[in-house]
Amino acid sequence: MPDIELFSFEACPFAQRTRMMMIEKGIDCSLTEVDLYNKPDWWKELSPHGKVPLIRHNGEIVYESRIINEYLEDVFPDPPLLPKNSQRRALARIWIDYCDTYFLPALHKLIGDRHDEDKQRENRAAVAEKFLFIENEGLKKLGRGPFFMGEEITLVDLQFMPFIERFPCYEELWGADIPDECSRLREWIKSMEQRESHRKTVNTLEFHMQRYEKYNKAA
Ligand SMILES: N[C@@H](CCC(=O)N[C@@H](CS)C(=O)NCC(=O)O)C(=O)O
Repeated sequence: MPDIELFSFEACPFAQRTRMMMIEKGIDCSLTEVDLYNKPDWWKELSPHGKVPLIRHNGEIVYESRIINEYLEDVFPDPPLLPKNSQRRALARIWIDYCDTYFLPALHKLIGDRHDEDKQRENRAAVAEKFLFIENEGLKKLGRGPFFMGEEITLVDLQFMPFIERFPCYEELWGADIPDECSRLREWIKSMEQRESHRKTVNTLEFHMQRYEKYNKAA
């Protein structure tokens, strides 16, 4: 039995980051699906916040997707998923942070304000502005692709991709879109869609729509 256990939930984009990481690194782990709608007692005891992903390695737990992925990078340095150069490494962390601190909250507002069309106009503009920032300040300045930081895939790609995979639901349900100017972003998405770690963890649009549509049905 592998000495790493990953606790996950099929639909969870955060857990997908770590499932992609395991594949990128070639790490052998056991995968346990947690029923988040009916959390078992053993899970409540194991997980301080009750959230996936969580890993147990040599009997110790690590949680929070970005912390888990950095932990795995430390413990399994090959193949590297952070640049060697300190400045580039800092830049990678800046973009990892950008994803969770700026990009995801903008997406979440589209869900939160779904019944308020005035706010949704602002929210759609805010999401477009985030994509343009990624295009102009990120992809165009960091390298020539095909990955976020340039020639090599890094933790930055894994941070964003699960949410980009689900973005068609935001287009379909709440009218958000990726601005036409974001050609580098579109190329990046194509590169990521071919990546084994994505192909092995991707779900269909129908699968995601079933989950996102529940928000619209809720009050
Ligand atoms: N910041 C966390 C977010 C993880 C998260 O929100 N996971 C959700 C599923 S997508 C979860 O476990 N929800 C269960 C709960 O909140 O009780 C991370 O990056 O790992």
